[in-house]
Amino acid sequence: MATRTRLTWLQEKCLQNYFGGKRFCLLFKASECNFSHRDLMWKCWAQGPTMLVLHNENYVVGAYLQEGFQEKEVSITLFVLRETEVSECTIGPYFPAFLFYDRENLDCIPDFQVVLYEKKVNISSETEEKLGLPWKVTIQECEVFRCEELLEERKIRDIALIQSNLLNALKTYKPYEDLVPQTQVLLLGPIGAGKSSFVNSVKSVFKGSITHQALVGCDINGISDKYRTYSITYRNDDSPLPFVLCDSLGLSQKAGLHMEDMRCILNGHTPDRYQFNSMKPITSKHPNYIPDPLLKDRIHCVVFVFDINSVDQLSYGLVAKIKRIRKGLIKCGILHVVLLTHVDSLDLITKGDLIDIYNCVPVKLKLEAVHRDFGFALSDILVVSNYASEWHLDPVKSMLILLALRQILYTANDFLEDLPLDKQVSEGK
Ligand SMILES: Nc1nc2c(ncn2[C@@H]2O[C@H](COP(=O)(O)OP(=O)(O)OP(=O)(O)O)[C@@H](O)[C@H]2O)c(=O)[nH]1
Ligand SMILES: [Mg+2]
Repeated sequence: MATRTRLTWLQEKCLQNYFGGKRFCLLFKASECNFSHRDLMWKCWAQGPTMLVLHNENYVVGAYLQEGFQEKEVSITLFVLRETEVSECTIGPYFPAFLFYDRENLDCIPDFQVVLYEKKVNISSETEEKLGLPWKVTIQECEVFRCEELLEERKIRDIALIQSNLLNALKTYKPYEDLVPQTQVLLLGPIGAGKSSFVNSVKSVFKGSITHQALVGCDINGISDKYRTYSITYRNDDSPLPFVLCDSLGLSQKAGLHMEDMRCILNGHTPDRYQFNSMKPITSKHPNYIPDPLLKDRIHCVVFVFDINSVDQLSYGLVAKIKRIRKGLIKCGILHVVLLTHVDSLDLITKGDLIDIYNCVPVKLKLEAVHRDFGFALSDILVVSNYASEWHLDPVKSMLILLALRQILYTANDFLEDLPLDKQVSEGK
């Protein structure tokens, strides 16, 4: 059986974040090697960046070696992790092997000596003060980890392949039975949720470079004030792909997108570039109002966009409004999914977590909260990190964006497939 660390998930996460988003690979566990200092050196010598972790009942104390155990004097970062707080101090330069006191090797570091066979650490008064530790710490376990970059080259190559397969699949996507030339996807959600940024993100991934066509930003009253429908093209192709992302005014408890405006968008009455007025929804008298919309003008899938950080803190009124909208959609048979953005800024999430984001504990908790609070099915909740401040594409971010888009387009096709045959024929083309 593979050896497991004694660090809890939270402790590991805190240390990963603290030491620059590294991944820890367990090299040595003292309890499995009779607390032998020799075994430790044999297993952990010259492994690159290395972290020594000593477990006490109430906290974790350790040393981070940027250059690992080697025959060279280096600076050593000593640290203590109490719950989620890390305190540190730097000592040295010293030979890292001298962190251990051994009967055969009396050379050791004055500030911090691990006496492995006695399961204790002796600490100088100066270090004691800096780390807030007693001068003698008893330990229950000692572990050593190699600290690896989160994404090795091989993984990046695999992701690039997945990404290019997804791009190819989406390039050849077709609306169900060609019922419409382009699938229309409406992005709905609170102000600042990341709707326009998702449009930009999808556009960027297909274009192959970052683009900021949709206006994004922060304003309590919302940035997007027009109804915009965005076609997407692949690289420099002229012909648009067969789907359109429709960006709207943000939802808010009192102002924001008017319910009548939303009904008109869903039914295809609202023209591109329509200027919203939260107090006065569109009427049939508007010069560009689409009076007799066809199936192609209607919305085929709604995406509820939320900021993952604040989705469980929305006001009671806004939650109630969103639930009402969802009920209305269910009544009309319009399928919908949820897109959680800003996952990159969720507490305890590091860049390296994005690759397996759906399995991260804080993300799982948020998915369950959205499922519980709004009633959305767990399998309909997607997670992305939009391109917000980057200048370059990132293969993992792009992969998540494409995975979400694929799910959205599958859902739109489910809607088209589920339409009664008479509607497919009469409204289709
Ligand atoms: N870190 C991070 N920032 C994001 C993400 N998505 C959006 N943002 C930022 O969040 C802010 C709001 O994003 P917008 O895309 O304008 O949000 P919106 O839903 O269109 O907002 P309104 O049009 O005002 O309703 C901007 O500063 C974006 O750069 C994300 O996934 N991660
Ligand atoms: Mg917007």
